[in-house]
This record gives sequence, C-alpha cells and structure tokens, in this order.
Amino acid sequence: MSENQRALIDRLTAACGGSYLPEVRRRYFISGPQWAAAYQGQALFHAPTREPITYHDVICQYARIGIGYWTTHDTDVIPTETLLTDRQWEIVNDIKRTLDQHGLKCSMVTTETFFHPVWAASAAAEAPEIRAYAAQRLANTVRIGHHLGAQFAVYWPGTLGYLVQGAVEETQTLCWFAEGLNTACEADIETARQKNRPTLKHCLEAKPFEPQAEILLPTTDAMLAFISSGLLTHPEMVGVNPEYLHELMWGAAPRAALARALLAGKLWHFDINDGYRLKHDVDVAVGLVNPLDWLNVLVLLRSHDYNGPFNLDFKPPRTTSNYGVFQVSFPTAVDRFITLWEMAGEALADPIMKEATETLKAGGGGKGAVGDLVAANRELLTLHELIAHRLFQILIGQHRGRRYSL
Ligand code: GLO
Ligand code: MG
Ligand code: MG
Repeated sequence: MSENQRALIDRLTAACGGSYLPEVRRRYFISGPQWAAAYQGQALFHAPTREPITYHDVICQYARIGIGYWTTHDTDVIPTETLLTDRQWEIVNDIKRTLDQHGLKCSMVTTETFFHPVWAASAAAEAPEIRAYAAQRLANTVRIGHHLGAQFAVYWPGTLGYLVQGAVEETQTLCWFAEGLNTACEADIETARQKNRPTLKHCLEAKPFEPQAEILLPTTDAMLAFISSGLLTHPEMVGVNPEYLHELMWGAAPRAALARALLAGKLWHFDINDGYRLKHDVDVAVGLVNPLDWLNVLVLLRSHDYNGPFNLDFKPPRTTSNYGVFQVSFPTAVDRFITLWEMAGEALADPIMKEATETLKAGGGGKGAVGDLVAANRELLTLHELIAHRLFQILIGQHRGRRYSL
C-alpha cells in the first residue's frame, strides 16, 4: 500500500518537472536545518505525525538532494544533559565525520534557549545562575561551531519577553541579554585565535510573537537598534538573520525590512520561508504563499550582491510523511528558491524593466512652479504600474511568450 503511494508521489513529482540536478542545487548557498527536516509535526494542539529521524538521516538525505550546507541547534543533536560534557565532543566528532563523508559543510550553529524548562524565564532570567548557564551554553555553541567549520552563529531569543506584565524589567533584561552575547563574542575571539580561523558572524533573529506573549526585541529593526545600543562590547561582530515570515507576521514589507538591514551593513544570514500576515509562525516553504513578493525580495538581494546563506527554515506540513519530507518538501523548496533567484536575475537584466527604471530616475524635467514638476512627471509615473506588471509577467513566464488564448 504505502509502496504504491510512494511510487505515485515519485511519479507525480517527476511529472511536475522543473527540478534541478543536485550539482546545480549545490552551487547556491542554501542550508538545510537539522530541526526543519526532523520536525515531527507537533505543536500545542498537534500530536506528531512523523517518526523521529537522526542527523545521519538528515545529512545523508540533504547530500542526495544537493543541499550543500547543514545548520543545527545544539540540542537538535546533543541531549541537554550531555552538553558541556566530554561525551558531547564524541557526538560532535561523529557529526563532523558524517558531514565529511557526505560532502556537506556546517554553515551555522545556534543555541536552543527556548524549549528546555531551564529557559522558562528566558536565557536573560533574574537568577544569576541561569544567566551563567546561558553564557556557558552560548560559548559552548561557538566552540562547537568552530569545530564543525561553521561561519555563522544565530540567536533567536524566543523567550526574551513575558506572558504576564510587571515582573520583567525591560532595560535590565536587555542588559543581561547583551552580557550573554558579549560572552559568546569573547569565546569566539579566543577560539578563533587558537584555531587560526576567522571569528564567526553572530546574527540576531527576531520574531514578533511566539512563544512569549510580549517580545522585547520583536523585529529586525529592533535588533539593529539593539546592536547599536552601546550594550555590546563587539557590535562589529553582530548582525542580523531576518526570517521572511517573521517580518511578514508583524505586517512589515519583508523587502523593506531587508533593505534597512542592508543599509546598516548587517544583513549576514537569511531564513527563508513563507506564510501569512498577522498570523502565527506557520513556516510554510518558500514561495508557496507569496511568490511575487519573494521575487521582489530576491531582486533586492541580487541587486545588492547579498552573498550570505539562504537557510530553509520552514516546517514540512503535518500532512507530509517522512518519505515526503525528502522527496517533496526539501527538493521542491530548493527548486522554487533557485527558480525565483534566477527570475530575479532576469528581472534585473530585462530591457523593459531597465528602461522603465532608468527613465524614472532621469525624471521628467520641469522647473520652477510645482505645477510644472507635476505635469512633467505625470505620464512617466504610469511606469510604476507597468514595472509591477512586468514583474508579474516574469513570474509566470509571459515575458518569454507564454500565452493563454481562448
Ligand atoms: C523560530 C525560529 C527558529 C530559529 C532557530 C535558529 O521561529 O525561526 O527556527 O530560526 O532557532 O536560531
Ligand atoms: Mg528562523
Ligand atoms: Mg518561523
């Protein structure tokens, strides 16, 4: 039964066409998170629908698909009780062997500071021993990262906030949060020196809601302000990892949020996915909800030569099987990303887009009275809508002559 169903999935996936070869997929800086593939479909109102899988399974499947980079939380692969013990290094060495064997690289490591009960009052809790433990964990992740050859460390302070108001003093909590990051940067400088490697890029990731009711650093803009607040001892080592959906969730234009991070020189890492405005963190795979917006985002990133990772931080839906995760979820997400990236290249090279954009920039002339300025630009400004139409055409392939005739 399930064999037949798998054969059907394979046949229909192949019939979809449009997939890229693994070697083509590997040319892009696309990373696959351990937690995304191993996500079992559970949530507050949902029991798991998929079987547990190991990092061996995930690394081996990513290699087969052509996802060249792997990312992980410390506790995705090392049980909390084993962290900071000798046994942790046995696991890390086994991960290293497994990555090498399959030709993958670890690009990013991150500390889980939201799931375990020790983080009930966040990693910047009032109790000094919790903060000391958090600092140890962050420094430990940095060392693991260097050991695995990573270039990035990401911080999603998901519990930095509160459910009930009054007990958490915001400025104090943010100072404590900064102390944790300062420890991580110090540990990084020290480890990088010992290993003769560059320091990691430390990237802050914001989410406007979940799992706390109120979040102290809810947006990428808040993270940028925090980086330049004076609380960090090494602000030059700290940038941002925006997540597409996290910006959309609060109602932002993700493209504008990314632009602000680019201007600050802090756009170093990017979590890619999709979803809906003003809803919870549904983590749908890239391009399944807002492909036109995604095309626009990638036009911006390509035009600014963004060369950081694209981290597939989505969750395969509960209706997808373990088999489907690697046959459908990941390969199709990668292929939609590549397609949108290449389309963004076409948009930038498109003669109509170019001429329209350049003409707008040249302006309609006119001098003197405000009425003249308006009149001189009136016809030109219709180009805004024409450009939007052209992007739609590029998205659906009409710029290559695709027609729908009755
Ligand atoms: C959750 C976040 C989470 C982070 C991860 C990396 O909403 O997106 O998946 O990206 O913890 O730090
Ligand atoms: Mg994320
Ligand atoms: Mg998310």
